[in-house]
Parts: sequence; structure tokens; C-alpha cells
Amino acid sequence: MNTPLTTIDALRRAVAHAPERPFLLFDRRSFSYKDTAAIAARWAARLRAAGVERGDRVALFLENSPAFVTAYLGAHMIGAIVVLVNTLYRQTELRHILNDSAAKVVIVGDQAHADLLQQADAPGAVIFTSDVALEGSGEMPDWTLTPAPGDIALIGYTSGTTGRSKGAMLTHANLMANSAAVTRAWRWTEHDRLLLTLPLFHIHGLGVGLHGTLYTVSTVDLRRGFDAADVLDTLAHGQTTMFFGVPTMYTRLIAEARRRQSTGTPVRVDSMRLFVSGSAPLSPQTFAEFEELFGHRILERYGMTETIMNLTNPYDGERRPGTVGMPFPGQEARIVDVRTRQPLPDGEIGEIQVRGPNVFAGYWRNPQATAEAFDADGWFNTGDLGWRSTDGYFTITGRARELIISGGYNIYPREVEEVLQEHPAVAEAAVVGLPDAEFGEQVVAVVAPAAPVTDGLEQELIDWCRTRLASYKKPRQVVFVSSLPRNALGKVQKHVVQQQLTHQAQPERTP
Ligand code: MCA
Ligand code: AMP
Repeated sequence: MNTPLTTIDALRRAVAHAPERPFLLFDRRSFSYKDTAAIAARWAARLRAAGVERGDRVALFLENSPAFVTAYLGAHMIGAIVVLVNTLYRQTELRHILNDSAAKVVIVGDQAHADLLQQADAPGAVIFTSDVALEGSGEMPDWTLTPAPGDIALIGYTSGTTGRSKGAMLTHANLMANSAAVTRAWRWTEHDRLLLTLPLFHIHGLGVGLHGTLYTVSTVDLRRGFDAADVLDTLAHGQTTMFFGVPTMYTRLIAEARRRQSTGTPVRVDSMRLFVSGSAPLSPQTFAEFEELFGHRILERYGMTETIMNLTNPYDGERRPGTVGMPFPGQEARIVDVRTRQPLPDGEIGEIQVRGPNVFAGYWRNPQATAEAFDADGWFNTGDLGWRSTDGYFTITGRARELIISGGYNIYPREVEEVLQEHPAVAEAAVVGLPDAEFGEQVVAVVAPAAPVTDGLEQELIDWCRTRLASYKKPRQVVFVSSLPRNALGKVQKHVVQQQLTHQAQPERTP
């Protein structure tokens, strides 16, 4: 088979190679490669009828579904750029992303999502998934419209320290180069079946799970979401060969396996050959517990929206807990001093930089942010801190930028602080991440109130955030203080706030 340079090349190659092979399994339905191409072609026609042209943005505000997969490929068939939108996003995020990307069309699955867009006053014509029938017609797409490898395939929004998220532009060539590297490193073949419970609106699910399947012409068993009992039941059926997840999913699988064992129900994963974890640090304890219960050493890897997958533990060699391994084939990584930007020797902690054909084309309509993200030699500054061992394994030790990762979702403190500060009872607010057994980290807000604290204010502030932002960004706790600690320049000292909370220092309730 030739090497595909765009998602549509990959689809076309799959249709030629194995037209009847199931690409997508969903809700007891099976979509062959041929069916998928035919339905995607219908989406392409629907989008053209809506006035979408090459380079226009088509936002998918959709849960995991065959409609997501076929609309995504249909948009690519006409050279459109897909904008990924987390379905948990609410007015603040929706307004920003849809305005910033200037989406011409937004595809939604139901009226509730259309209503959210309206409340957010978001631009773009709304198209419902029910507009396009999910049946293979036997009619093949007009492959002549396919995009070029250098065309932007998607924009994934990811935040910087400014609080407003930036659109990372990934080209078709980025996506396919990374799929080539990932599938090679993980020995992914056309005989694999991946169980995918991750959301497709983030790169982990889409860029690794879906693209890898398409690239290898294998099969993905897609679910609406993650449910530990359902995953274990599915694995026991003996057809799945791979599972990709975030650490929270693995801790939940361990808890479910223990529950079953305590009732005498065996946990069977005989057909499995690979469990992969990423998006957040996997603790060595979870790694060890999983190995003991499931007999598999989880392969941990490290990625980013801007770069898809960067580093991976080896498939055949030692999977070393607490580390994220080494660069994928054809990609590079190094550690530089945070201040001098010079490469550091092995063993020393600095910022991780990466380079390769997987690295994105820049931030959408933001040349300044793009310029700041790269050095003169084309190395991309990841903003993650770490070190490399003498035998080449990278370990992530922290982040140079403010970022909370909860259950694999990223939360930028500034975004939550801005929403809190809009509340009339808040004089100033600082948001930090504290350790959390289930999600890795949890969001905690420290608030200096504008007036004495009234009963119920904590819950009111949490609800205030929940209605304006994705609910996983809401603070789990609000701690009231008289004022925030600031340095001589007036900048809030987040590390002091964090230390005080971690050491259970009792902040004042009322100023
Ligand atoms: C859900 N909730 C959360 C989280 N998820 N709270 C904190 N952190 C979370 N991660 C809250 C909801 O807001 C809601 O609150 C309540 O929990 C129930 O929501 P539900 O959707 O039922 O939760 P769940 O299904 O149990 O979700 C947990 C999850 C999910 C399966 C771990 O968070 C998840 O799929 N995470 C993976 C995200 C991901 O794909 N990340 C990759 C991005 P309330 O009831 O109060 O409203 S990073 C990436 O792509 C790069 C490339 C990489 O390296 O991978
Ligand atoms: P996102 O911007 O949503 O793509 O999230 C990417 C960030 O997730 C990275 O910059 C890291 O901080 C974090 N991340 C991804 N994989 C890992 C991992 N295996 N260990 C620790 N952090 C990770």
C-alpha cells in the first residue's frame, strides 16, 4: 500500500484495499470503509450546499458518533478545516472558539447543543447530523477534490497563559506523519481492533485513535464515553487488541477489576496486546497495580495538541514506569535551559523541546504566539519540564506554564479566574491545582471577596463557573482570604497560595 499524505488519501487507499472491512463499530452497527466513504461524500455534498469552500472552517460540536467520523472526513473531502469543539464547553469557550475560527458552519447532534450556540451568540450556520443519512449508498466519492498535504486539516483549541485559548493548526501532512510514526512504534496493523472511549474532539482520541485506525486500515470500536464496567465486559469478549486511555481511566479500571475479583468474577483480557496511557502523568503505583491485576505493562507516551504524539516508551524494550520514553521514529526531542535556551546534559531538568514532521503549522491568526512558540532552529517549546536519562528515557517533572490537568482535561487557571472575577462578590481570585486521587489534580479557587462572605457564596461561585465554562473547570472548593499573596511587582504568588493550601494552613474565612 502507498503512503497516504492526507486523511482522504488514507480513506481512498483503505477503500481500494479492503472496502468491506469494518472501519467503525458503534452501538451494534458496523460501518465498512466503503460505507464510511459514501456517507462522508454525502457530508461533503451537504457542506458544499451550505456554501463551504476549501479553507473554510467547519466546527464539529459533536459527541462520539458515526456522524462525527463521517462529517469530519466529509469536510476534508472538500478541503475544509475542521474545528474541534469539546461538547462540555459552555458560553465562554463557545463564543471565543467560534468567533476566533470564524466557523462558517457548526455541526450539532441535537437541539440542546444548537441552543447552547444560540445562547453563546456564536456565529456560523447550524447543521444537524440528522440532515445526512447514515447509510452507505454504494456511490463513491469524487476523489478529485482531495486536499493537499500542506493544507490545514484541523484546528484544536488549546490555551496559553493568557486565558484565551489559541487554535493550533495541524496540516494533513502533520497528521499522517505522526500516524506513520505511532503505528510503526506500536506495531499497529490491519488486524488490530482498538476500543476507543476517549472523546474524538481532542487529539488523543482523534489524532491517535481514529487516524491510526484509518492509517492501518484496521477497526475501531468507538464508544460514547468511558465506563469501566463496559470496558471490562468488552475486553472479555476477546476481540479487542488495544485500549488507549488517560490515567483516570486506568485507576477506574483497577477499581472495577478489584470489585469483580472480590465477587469471584475473573477479569479476562486474553486478546489484548497493548494498553496505552497519556494526556497526564501515570503514577508508578497505577502502573504496578495494573500490571499485577491485568498482566500488562501500560505503555506511557507523551503528546500535545500542537504536536500530536512526541515521546513513547518502547513496544519491545523496557516500559519504564514514571517515564514517557523516547522520540517516535523520525522525530526529535531535547532538554534546554529555561533561561539560556541552551541544550542541557542528561540528568538535568529543563524545558522539553521537540521537532519533526508532526509539529503543527502555527496558531490560527496569531503570528506572534506562533513566533514565540519556536526557536530559531525550528524547535517547538512544549512548556513542559523534564530530563533525559543517559539511556535516552525522558521523564516529565512539571510544567513551565500554568496548567492544571484534571482527568486528562486541561484547565488554564487564568480562564477560571477571569470568570470568577466577573462575579460581583469577588474582588480578586487565584486558581490553583491541588493533588486529587481520582483526577490527578483538582481545581481550587482562592478568593478575596468584595464584601463579607455570605452563606452559600462558595456554591454560588462554583455554579457561576459551571454555567459559563465546561463543568470540569469549575472549582471543587473555594477558599476565602482577605487578600492574595503578591510579590514586590504586584504579581500573585501562586506557589505561595498552593503551599498554604497543601499544608492545610487555615486561611481566614472572613476578611
Ligand atoms: C468529567 N468531570 C470532570 C472530568 N471529567 N471533572 C474533573 N476532571 C475531569 N476530567 C465532571 C463533569 O464536569 C461532571 O461534573 C461530572 O464529572 C460527570 O461528568 P461525566 O462526563 O459523566 O464524567 P466521566 O464520563 O466520568 O469523565 C471522566 C473521564 C473524562 C472519562 C476521565 O474526563 C475523559 O474522557 N477524559 C479524557 C479527556 C481527553 O481525551 N483528554 C485528552 C486531551 P458535574 O456533574 O458537576 O457537571 S490531551 C491530548 O489530547 C494530548 C494530545 C495528549 O497527550 O493526549
Ligand atoms: P493538550 O494541550 O490538551 O494537548 O495537553 C498536552 C499536555 O498534556 C502536555 O503539554 C503535557 O503537559 C500533558 N501530557 C500529555 N501526556 C502526558 C504524560 N504522559 N505525562 C505527563 N503529562 C502529559
